[in-house]
Amino acid sequence: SATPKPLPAYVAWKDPASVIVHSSTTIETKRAAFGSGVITPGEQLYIRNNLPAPDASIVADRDAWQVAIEGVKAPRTLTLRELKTMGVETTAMVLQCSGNGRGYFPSKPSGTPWQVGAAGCVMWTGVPVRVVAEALGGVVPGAGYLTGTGGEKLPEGLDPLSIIVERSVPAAAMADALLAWEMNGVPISLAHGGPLRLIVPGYTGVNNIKYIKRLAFTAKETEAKIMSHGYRISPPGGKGDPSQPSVQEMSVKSWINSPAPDASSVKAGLVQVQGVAFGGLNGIKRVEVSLDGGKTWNDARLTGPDLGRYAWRQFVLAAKLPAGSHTLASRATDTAGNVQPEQRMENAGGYNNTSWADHAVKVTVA
Ligand code: MSS
Repeated sequence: SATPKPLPAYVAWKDPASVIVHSSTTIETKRAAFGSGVITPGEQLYIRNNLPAPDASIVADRDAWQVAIEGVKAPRTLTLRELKTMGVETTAMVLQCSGNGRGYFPSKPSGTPWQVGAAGCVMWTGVPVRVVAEALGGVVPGAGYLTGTGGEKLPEGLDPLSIIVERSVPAAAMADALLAWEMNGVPISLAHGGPLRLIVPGYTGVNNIKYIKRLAFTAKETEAKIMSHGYRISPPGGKGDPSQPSVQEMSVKSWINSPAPDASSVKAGLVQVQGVAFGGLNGIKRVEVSLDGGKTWNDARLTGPDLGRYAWRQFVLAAKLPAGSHTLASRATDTAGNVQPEQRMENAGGYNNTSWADHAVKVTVA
């Protein structure tokens, strides 16, 4: 097999044994590296950058970072130091790239062929967006969207709208959104969006803007290309356009992490089949596990702490596996009764793959 690519400098602190380096801006957690703890350590968490990360100088004096708040009655620019005086909340949330699971699309859409590891469950600490909006006199009437702008330096000579990382979510998402400065209890690394990141729980990765420099309540969605044409659910073979649905709320999904598909030795006998399940905006009600490729299903047990509806739940099924090959699958149901589907929804970008069949694990038991 090919020599693994080395970790780029800005993520040199990650655990090389836990990740697959697809490119300098796309790094995936190995399925076998997800342990049985509910929170994904930063050293293992995936990376997806649409633009190269800014210079490390932006985290030299974190409290001096500035974010412009617009679309409120009294708009102003706030420093991180000021934000920290306004309020604080901690939320556990599944951060998942819209393209997680793209690697299972037979159509091989362009983009990183992620399997399960463009996701993690992470703790974010920051000030609730709604508290900031209230402190600045409240949201102006008619603002249907919450628009966040990334703080990357844009290459010169290009139309900024063609390259800037700027996304809009429905303004209602501000109910649980944070302007966050800590991840898993430490200041957010540059790679994951420090000094300040917009966190929109339940929404796909791209909506969680790193190094946020502007947060605006707007009447319309941003016209940035990453919003208008990128990350759209386009028909297979088609191109993205603003009339198509954008990747926003996540939906119910689960997968098995152990035994992993590449597990070298699973011994016949008792096996603890373990994985994770989450419902996007909803909590998890139930997880079923199949040991026969989806013909029959058994209720798995939810284990570990329940960190709220935006976090994932761990599950386990104790199973007796005889020698031979087995296809193990998991299927989650959220608290609203939505059941994880068997089939992916075909689309040109390879987004939002929640298919339980695609995520099934083939294991050989000796
Ligand atoms: N932000 C910014 N500023 N920039 C960029 O590039 N990216 C996205 C988000 N945010 C970006 C941002 C994406 S796309 C994702 S996934 C995420 O982020 C990731 O994260 P981490 O931390 O993991 O790296 Mo897909 O849907």
